[in-house]
Amino acid sequence: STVEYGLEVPFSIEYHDSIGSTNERARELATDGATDVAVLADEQTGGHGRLERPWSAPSGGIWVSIVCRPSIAPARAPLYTLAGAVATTRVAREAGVDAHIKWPNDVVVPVGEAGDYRKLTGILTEMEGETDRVDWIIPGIGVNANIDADALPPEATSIREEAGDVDRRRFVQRLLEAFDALRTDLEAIVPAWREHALTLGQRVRVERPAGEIVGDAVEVTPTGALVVETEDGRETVSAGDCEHLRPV
Ligand code: BTX
Repeated sequence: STVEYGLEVPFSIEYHDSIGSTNERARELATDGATDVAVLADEQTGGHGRLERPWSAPSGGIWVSIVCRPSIAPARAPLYTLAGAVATTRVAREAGVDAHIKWPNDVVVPVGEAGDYRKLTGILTEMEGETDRVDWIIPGIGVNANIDADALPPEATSIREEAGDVDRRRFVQRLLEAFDALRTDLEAIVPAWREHALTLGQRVRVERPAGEIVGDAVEVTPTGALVVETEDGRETVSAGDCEHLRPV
C-alpha cells in the first residue's frame, strides 16, 4: 500500500506498511527522475546494509530512504552519510537516548567506558553519477525505534530499550528537517559530526578495501574520511568498517 504520510517536510513521502527495501524503491524512483522523495516503511522484508549484509527491519522501526539530486562532486557524497548520522543522533537525543556516532555511519549507544557500544541506527548511502557530478544520492537510514531488543541482533539496541517508545511520525518529521538543514549547509556537517563522535580518541581497527590497519583515530577530514595514526604514519581512510579497541 502506498499512502501519503501527511507530514509537513521538505520532501514528498511515499509510505509502505511493508516493502522489500526502501533503498531499492528509492533507486527506482531516482532512476525515473524523482527528487526530494522520502520512502518510508513500517517493516522491510529484505533490508540490507553495506556489502550486501542483511539488515533486520521488523515492524516498529523507522526505515527511510531519501532521494536527493544535489549538484556536488562525488567526492563529497560521504557528507550525506555523515549528515544522516548527525540528524539521527540529534533527534534520538531529543527522544532521551544517549546517542553518539561511530565512524562512518552508525549511531550507537555507549556501554561502559571502554568504547563499547550497541547499534541503534545504520545508514547505507547509494549514489550514481559522473566523475565530476552526482546524478542522485540516496541516504538510507534505519532506526531501531519501537522494537524489542529480542527482535534485533545481539549487538543492537532500540529507542524502546533506551528511552521508551517514540511517536514515529514526529521523529521522522524532525529527522527530515534536520537532514534538510544539513544538506543545505555542507560545511556545518563535519564540525557537527565531531561534536557527537565516539570514534575520535579511540584505538581502532579499520578494515578497508586495501586491507586492515590498527591505530589511533585522530581526525576527520572535511570530506568525512577518518585519519588514523598508525606505527607507520598517518593513513586517511574514506570507506571501511571500524572497530573500537580501547580509549587512547
Ligand atoms: P552495515 O553493513 O554497517 O551493518 C550491517 C550489520 O549490522 C549486519 O551485518 C548485522 O551485524 C547488524 N545489524 C543488522 N540489523 C541490525 C539492526 N536492525 N540494528 C543493529 N544492527 C543490525 C548498516 O550496514 C546500514 C544499514 C542501513 C539500513 C537502512 S534501513 C532503510 C534502508 N533500506 C535498506 O535496505 N537499508 C537502509
